Amino acid sequence: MTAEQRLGLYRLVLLQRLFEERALALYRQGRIAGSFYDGRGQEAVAAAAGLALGPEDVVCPLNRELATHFAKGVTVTEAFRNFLGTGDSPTRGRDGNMHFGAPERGVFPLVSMLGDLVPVTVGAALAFKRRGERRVALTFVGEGAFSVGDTHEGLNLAGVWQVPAVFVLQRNHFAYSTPTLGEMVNTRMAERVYGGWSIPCETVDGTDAVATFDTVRAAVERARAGLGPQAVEALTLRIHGHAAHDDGAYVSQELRDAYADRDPVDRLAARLALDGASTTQLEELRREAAAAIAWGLDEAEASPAPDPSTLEDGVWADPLH
Ligand SMILES: Cc1ncc(C[n+]2csc(CCOP(=O)(O)OP(=O)(O)O)c2C)c(N)n1
Repeated sequence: MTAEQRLGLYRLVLLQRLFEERALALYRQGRIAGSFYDGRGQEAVAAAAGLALGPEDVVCPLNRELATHFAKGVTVTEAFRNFLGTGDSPTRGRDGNMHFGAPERGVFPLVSMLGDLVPVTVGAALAFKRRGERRVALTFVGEGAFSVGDTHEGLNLAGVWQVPAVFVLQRNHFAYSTPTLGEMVNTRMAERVYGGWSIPCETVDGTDAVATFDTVRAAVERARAGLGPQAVEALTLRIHGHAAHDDGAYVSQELRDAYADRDPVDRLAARLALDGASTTQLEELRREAAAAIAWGLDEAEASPAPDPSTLEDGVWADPLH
């Protein structure tokens, strides 16, 4: 990875961190309906996986992967529009959450049913293989999603068909409030993916953005080269609760202490300093990211509300007409 690429990675982790801090404040002001699901502690994985893909590749991000959207060209304005439910948002105000994407830029919208993005990703990768295209499809799988059937049916077929798919297994210690050991008896997800489905899987410290990029990029290139499905197990901590309505009181102090000096944004800043970046340069990058967030939010706030007359659009088709 070049120093220039590391700078790009830093911009992405900062964008996710600052976007989510702003969105959490908006949620608390009652401006975001439902809840807000942030990925604090996991930004490195989202950014690294997004950057490891080419423009021709497709990705199915989950709700903690905003930086993946940004890496694939989704703008801060589009993301804020979706959360604020504006009429010109990607979902035209139907969703105030993460169920948005940009299929023309290779970002498939989130399917909320845990595990279902695995077969979707395998389907995209199968299409690439059948058309002889050198493209890769990538998705993410948490511990909760790894414990449902659709995930394993998808992984099995990925192996049988040897499709160019990459699965990033996010081990962030929790599925909602259930700790990993309450979810699975063998917590070594890499071992299970290889032992069960013969999908090679490397484990990486998911708070180290550079190491995660190198590992995911290598997996993407192996898949692109025709070596079949690949996986990466990223070890992280979901620092906040499941979402803004959950204070995460069940995340033990011991676990928080273990991750106290592993903040992905700070770690990457330290790495950039080793590359020669000065404190002033790092502050400038943070100012640029903060300005991009403020500008995007201003644009989204100037967007119109959905037109009430379109309420039933896309909901009901009368089979007799
Ligand atoms: C099939 C299904 N069951 C339950 C839920 C409710 N639910 C949404 S997110 C979640 C926990 C997800 O945990 P994990 O897959 O580990 O991802 P993380 O939230 O840690 O990123 C649950 C239980 C769901 N969306 N789909």
